[in-house]
Amino acid sequence: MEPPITLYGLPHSLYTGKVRAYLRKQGITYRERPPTDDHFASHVMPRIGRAIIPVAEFETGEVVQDTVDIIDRFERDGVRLSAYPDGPRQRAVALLFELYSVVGLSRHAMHYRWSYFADQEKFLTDAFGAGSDPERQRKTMARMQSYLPMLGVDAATIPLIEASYADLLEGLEAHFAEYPYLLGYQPSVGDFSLFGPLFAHLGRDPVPLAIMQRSAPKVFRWVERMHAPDLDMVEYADAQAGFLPDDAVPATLSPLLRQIGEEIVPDLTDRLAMLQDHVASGAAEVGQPVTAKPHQRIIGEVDTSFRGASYRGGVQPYTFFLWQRLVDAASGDPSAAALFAEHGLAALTDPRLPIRVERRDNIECWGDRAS
Ligand SMILES: N[C@@H](CCC(=O)N[C@@H](CS)C(=O)NCC(=O)O)C(=O)O
Repeated sequence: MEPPITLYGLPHSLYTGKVRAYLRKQGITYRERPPTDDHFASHVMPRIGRAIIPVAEFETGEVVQDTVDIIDRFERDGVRLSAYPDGPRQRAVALLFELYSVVGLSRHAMHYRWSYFADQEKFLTDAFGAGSDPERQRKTMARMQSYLPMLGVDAATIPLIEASYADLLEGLEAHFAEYPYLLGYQPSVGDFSLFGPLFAHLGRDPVPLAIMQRSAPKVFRWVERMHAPDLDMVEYADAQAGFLPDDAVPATLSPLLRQIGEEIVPDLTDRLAMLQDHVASGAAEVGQPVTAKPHQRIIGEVDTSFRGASYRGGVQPYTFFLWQRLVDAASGDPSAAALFAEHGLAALTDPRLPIRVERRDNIECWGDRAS
């Protein structure tokens, strides 16, 4: 009998990894098919309007794209290990890691994959060749590489990206010496999000994988743990169940929270100013898709910085969709706001987001404006 869920994805795809890890941890039976499947072109793409993975297709024919929507679709039905902690501080921290994994770590993931292409050519061409013909493989690889400037990967930022990866591994290594997951003994949406870049690129492509294995063995073990069908916490003798009690946020996360603040607050502040101008100019029509074509990810560009180095980056409405999830969870809660303020993250809990970004029919649309 066919499993009821088909996951369209690939082994080296960052976002597929996030959903695959979630399905495995929840014990949800699925089969994974590549996007080169005929059914993907004939039935799935017409429903989502663009070539993107992962996509979950259900027995009823329902098709869901986007890692957040796929996870939330399962959460609504009830799962054995909800990825959302009930406590407001833990929930806000989980959503902060979700945001950082996309707006921060895509840069690291793409840099280590493509800037070291010559050192890992055989591995990458093999991965991108899976189920593909040579022309399609070449085009996909070229398209992925073309995203680097927009992400701020250039000669000035590369040493800073590598320093950031070293800091991240050091911070996570110290944390995983104490706990198997970010918030205790159960993975949250923060773990699943972080797993995307730390598995599919940084914990799998030969160059960054070697750095991780040599300098951060406990992070490497967390990557294995996240991909396992069980909780895989054998080395934690005192392991308990669930998220830490009393909405506790472990002190070992403090250096990581500070690092996240230093790296994404300047960037998000500049992108927010661009969004404010975009909305003030009347370009964002409530209820309409955020861009003319679903495959267009950005509404414009902005001069911004990463660890003090300037670059001109693309502004993706999806960033505000994720940021808004954090704001929704944290803004009304003084304890979450205080935690964020202590770590240089105050700008993230109460920003003046001028409009909401919603997802409808698998694409981002402008939602209500701020009153
Ligand atoms: N916001 C989407 C992002 C998915 C995404 O970017 N997927 C990549 C593969 S890891 C992709 O299909 N990219 C195709 C492209 O950009 O052309 C999600 O969370 O599902």
